[in-house]
Amino acid sequence: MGSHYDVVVVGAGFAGLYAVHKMRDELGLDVQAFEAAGGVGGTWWWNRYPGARCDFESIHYSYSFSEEIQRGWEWSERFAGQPEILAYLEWVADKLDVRRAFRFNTRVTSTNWDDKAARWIICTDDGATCTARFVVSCVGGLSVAKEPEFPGSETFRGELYRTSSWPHEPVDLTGKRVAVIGTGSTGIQVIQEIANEAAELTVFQRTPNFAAPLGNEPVDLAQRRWNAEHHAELRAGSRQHMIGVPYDPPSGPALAATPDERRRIFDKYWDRGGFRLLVSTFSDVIFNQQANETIAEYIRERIRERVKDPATAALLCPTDHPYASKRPPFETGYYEAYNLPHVHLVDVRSAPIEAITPTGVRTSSKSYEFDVIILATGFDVFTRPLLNLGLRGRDGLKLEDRWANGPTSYLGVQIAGFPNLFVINGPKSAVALYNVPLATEDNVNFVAAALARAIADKTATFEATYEAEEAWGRLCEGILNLTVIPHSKGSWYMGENIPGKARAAYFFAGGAPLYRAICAEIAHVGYGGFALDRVSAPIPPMVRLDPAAALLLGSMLARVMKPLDELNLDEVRAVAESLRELQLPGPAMRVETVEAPRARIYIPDRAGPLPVIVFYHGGGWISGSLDLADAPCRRLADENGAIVVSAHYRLAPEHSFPAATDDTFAALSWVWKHVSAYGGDPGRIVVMGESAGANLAAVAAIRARDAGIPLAGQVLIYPPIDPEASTASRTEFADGPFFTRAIGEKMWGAYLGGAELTALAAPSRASSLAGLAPALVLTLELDISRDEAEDYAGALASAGVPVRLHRFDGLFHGVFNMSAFIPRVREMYASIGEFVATCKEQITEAA
Ligand code: NA7
Repeated sequence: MGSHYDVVVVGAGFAGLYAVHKMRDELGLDVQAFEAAGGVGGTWWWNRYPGARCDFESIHYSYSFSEEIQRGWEWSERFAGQPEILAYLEWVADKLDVRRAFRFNTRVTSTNWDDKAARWIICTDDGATCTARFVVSCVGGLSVAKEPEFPGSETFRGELYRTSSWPHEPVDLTGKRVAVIGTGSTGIQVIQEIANEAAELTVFQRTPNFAAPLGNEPVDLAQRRWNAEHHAELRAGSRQHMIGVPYDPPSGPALAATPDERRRIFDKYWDRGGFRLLVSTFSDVIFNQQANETIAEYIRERIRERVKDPATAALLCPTDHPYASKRPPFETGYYEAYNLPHVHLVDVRSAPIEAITPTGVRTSSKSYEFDVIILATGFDVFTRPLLNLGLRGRDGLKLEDRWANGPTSYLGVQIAGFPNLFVINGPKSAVALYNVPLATEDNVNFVAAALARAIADKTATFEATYEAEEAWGRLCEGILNLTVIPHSKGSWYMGENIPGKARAAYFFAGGAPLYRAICAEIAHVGYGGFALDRVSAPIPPMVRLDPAAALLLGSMLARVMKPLDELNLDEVRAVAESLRELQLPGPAMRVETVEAPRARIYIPDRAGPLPVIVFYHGGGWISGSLDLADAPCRRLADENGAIVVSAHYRLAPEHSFPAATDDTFAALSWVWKHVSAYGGDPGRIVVMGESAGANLAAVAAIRARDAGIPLAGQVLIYPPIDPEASTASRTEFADGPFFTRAIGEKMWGAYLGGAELTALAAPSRASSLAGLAPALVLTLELDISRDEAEDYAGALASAGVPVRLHRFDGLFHGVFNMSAFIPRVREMYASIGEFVATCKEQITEAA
């Protein structure tokens, strides 16, 4: 059977080199690595075509894990070319002394799981076989070229090259008639590079692309030294950024900016390369088609300015897909190349390529003759490189069969049914939109920690569960569906560039900070969603997030917000107020202010007398305000045709218990007596609150019953009920998402101020709940207060109170104030609307 190893690593690109170093030198494991190429470099070994270079700045597109490596290498250009990147990887390989772990020119042909022995059997194309406890695939996502769809390439009598397996010897194109097929990132790089060399250059374009200037330039010696010395500053914050590069944050939504402001911002980031045009301009271009069109038209204008022939310019302007729905390419003089008399553009959308002939290319309308044909037609991304490993998992399960309907994975790191196989940057990982070297390091670090854990615990099998994969798949797809990416046509992002390939979410589009936070949480809770020796750990909350809630959380993480429980009082108050920016604006209406008790009265333009909602804002009794409640109260008034009284109450710790409950009850009493003067019906009052405000509403409902104030209903939006409740949700969501147990305890502590806990703070402690107003209790799946609120709903029902309980999956505490970003908040309003309508009916019937 050959040798046995702890780990077999496949691939010698950015991922493979680091993985070998990590597993061998840091974990002390016995590692054998294979690489099909003749040397290290991965993508950068194979893709030697003219003009190949990176389009994230090299100071970012490089390893960060070693101080010595970062200091030791100076990049000569902002965006290094392929030879320099390859030289860098060779230099790193030597520094880490990892070459000796590799067998080069050796392709893995089959990888079979041996369930009895709990190990992998790996066969290679040199006829050898070995076994390994773990396989770590570092085969890359874009490493297998798309099979050409054109018949006849073997008949071509000239030279035919594929960009992804370019010869090692220089290719001389001078004086030749050259064809390039494909205008993706690769085609664009080749075309601009060889335009001046070829005698005639004909570009076959099916879909025009939104290419923006790369802004490449040499880096002078002094700057190189500075870069090498100041890598810590340069790297600081990279991983905190959505795409893993410390670019400027965007300037808010494009749709909120004037055309002049938009132009100014687009101009600023137009020619600076990287993904700045996407990530540093406006926050909505990737999410909103209309916003996207503003940037798309800007780019089309720039193209039209640069290409002299209007018909050619029109062909080069993309109109059939949103900007960045396909991977945006970068260029240097690409569009000007079409101004050269010997460069021709052929539209193969209208007349598709039918065949490669002995003399050139035939389309449905014409034949062309060439000396050289260059295929830059892309890659069979993410899935093909893994399928080519000939993987069979448990019970002989073939990966082809597992992925018949598209790829599945957990984090992009493991595939259910394939124990002890770890994938670096696999399908549904974050790598497609995350600076590759950093994404790679994160994945390798995660895997190394998992291996270390398995080894320490003598765990024979480590595998993703099918349930975790499903949850992860839902999150990936849900997030992608919030972006414009699914509106692309033929993009490798969706697997659509390969005929017959399943259209699916091939990557996680939630950004680096969220991906990292999720991975950290999974590891922290003991590998939630994985089964160790077939014992599975529950799927962690963050994987169960609603996609919009996940994205919002990701953008909060990207803003380097301190965890809530580390904030001081002023900071908590500032955060609470900042939630206003996350709310949909409320409709305009008449608003009256009263001073004693302090309140705002929202009066919709409807014929009265109207039902009344008395609303108490959230904020943990220590923060929040009538301003925070303004937009929700407008919406509640509008949607329910109700007078909404938003009641102020004094905040702790300056005014601790019972100030808030006294104020809120006083407000309710006042409303009962005076609301008719505003068009409200005192017989149809619903008391309502969010979070701490919901606690106050619940208590107010009890006090109202005791004082003989009739209420039509009480709406408790994720209420904290009792600080001493010992519930599963309080444990499970102790670390969030977003709202933590620690901040909850701080808030209760400030509110109570040392007072004894009575029913006036913890309504479940009331001696009786009988006779209370009908209740609607809204709870959130991923919330510490979920269970105490649901228990309270149960207790109300047991006491004979009509209760509706509505739990919202995937949402976290506080979302009611995040309506602009979490569309499903509208379901909460709908639930309230239905309830308030029933309250009205009941009262009407009673009357
Ligand atoms: P891409 O971006 O997938 O581009 C491939 C190009 O080849 C694209 O313009 C395709 O047109 C074109 N193509 C593919 N098949 C055909 C046929 N049958 N006829 C005509 N044209 C065809 O691959 P790249 O190598 O440029 O870039 C890959 C990644 O490498 C890039 O995203 C970076 O991450 C680095 P289509 O758009 O399908 O009409």
